[in-house]
Amino acid sequence: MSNQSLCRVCGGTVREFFDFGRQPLSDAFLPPGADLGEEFFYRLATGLCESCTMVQLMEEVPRERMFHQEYPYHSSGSAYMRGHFEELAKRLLTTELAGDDPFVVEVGCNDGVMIKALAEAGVRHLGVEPSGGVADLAAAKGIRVRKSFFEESTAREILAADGPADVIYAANTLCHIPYIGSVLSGVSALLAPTGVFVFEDPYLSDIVEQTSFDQIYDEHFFFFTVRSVQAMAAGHGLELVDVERLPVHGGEVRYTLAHAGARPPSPAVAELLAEEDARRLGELDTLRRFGENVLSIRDDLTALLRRLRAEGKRVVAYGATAKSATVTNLCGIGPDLVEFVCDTTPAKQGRLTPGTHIPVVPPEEFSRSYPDYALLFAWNHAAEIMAKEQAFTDSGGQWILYVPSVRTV
Ligand code: DWN
Ligand code: SAH
Ligand code: ZN
Repeated sequence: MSNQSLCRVCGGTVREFFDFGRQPLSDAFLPPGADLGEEFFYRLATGLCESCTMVQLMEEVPRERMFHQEYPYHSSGSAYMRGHFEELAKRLLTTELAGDDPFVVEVGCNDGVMIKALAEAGVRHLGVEPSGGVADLAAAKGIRVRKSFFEESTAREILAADGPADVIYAANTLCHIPYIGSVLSGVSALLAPTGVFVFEDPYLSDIVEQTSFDQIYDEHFFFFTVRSVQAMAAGHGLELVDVERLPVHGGEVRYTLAHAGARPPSPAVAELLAEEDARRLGELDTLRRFGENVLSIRDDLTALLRRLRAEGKRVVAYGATAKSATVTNLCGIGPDLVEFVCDTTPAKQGRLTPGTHIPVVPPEEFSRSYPDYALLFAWNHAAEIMAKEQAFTDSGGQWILYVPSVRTV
């Protein structure tokens, strides 16, 4: 165990600022009869590169352990997210993809939630998705999918077969890829001279501001900022030309890269950079304070759940998110504190949550007999879920939230 590692972006020294300890794979829900002793664990810890300021995990989990045939996350599970991606698709159709015979590549298209609208509009497209099960769901929607990990070799093969891409897009995927140098070399090769690489991922500034520590788990390797993305782009002849803050998944930024010098950067880039500097996001002290806040939330949440338990209240959880693996395993939340987690994803139902083994059940279990409290693991979908579950609150039930602080509503 070392509290230093080499930056996956620039080769500089990464200094650790928080250790979450031993953690299971966040999306490895255990099937009935699984040997609980066989569960895979790794050390989850975060560090800051003292050269390029990229925040990253100290240890990498082999990609095949996370992204495979059984990968259970279905992007289309949220109506709000479907709307978010449809809106982007519409925008791309009238801007970057409005030319003659455009070609778009989506990296990590999952079940096709975004690229579906482009395919339906007749745009030449390719989704690249290594997780076989969700790739099949996309293909069933008429999307052209390649089942592989996007990296330099993949990009060169796509270029040879389909020609340059006008748009390369990735949502909640680029931050999942430790071998980022290979990906950016691939993007640089595949992108047309006037093309754009657009990607959106959780924003470090929002994570620090709200102490949304559950954004940190095996799949999320990088935590981007304008400054660190600029450094990452520059190493590959690319340039950050636009940024846009997004309200989804608890706060994200949509970054637009182009070939260096191809487009003038928008003023939004310098504005957000100045904001990051004012918040001292690239400094270890700021991130160590974040770590202290994480421990306060852990203590507050476990104290609340133990008190409710002692008072004989019924507590369940809502949304078997990947994020919640960090919460349950850091706080030691198992079936003794939370009866079950309900979730709409068939591939998660009937299984146990990774590490602390809470049963995952369909939402019907929740409404069958409302509990006193529901711990909202899918807090990023709070508006959608609370509206859908109005009857729970009407029955006197209360939600437990822990971002940005522990409270009941
Ligand atoms: O980055 C990632 C994001 C995009 O998706 C991946 N690494 C993995 C995954 O993370 P997550 O599992 O934390 O994502 P969500 O979108 O917060 O997951 C929501 C979960 O809640 C899903 O399992 C579906 C479920 N859900 C539900 O049961 N009822 C969601 C909604 C909206 C609902 O109404
Ligand atoms: N774009 C979707 C999916 C996010 S989940 C959304 O925003 O909801 C992350 C996805 O990235 C998974 O489907 C995973 O299989 C995929 N992925 C991981 N590594 C990848 C790589 N190297 N190339 C392409 N996709 C990858
Ligand atoms: Zn670095």
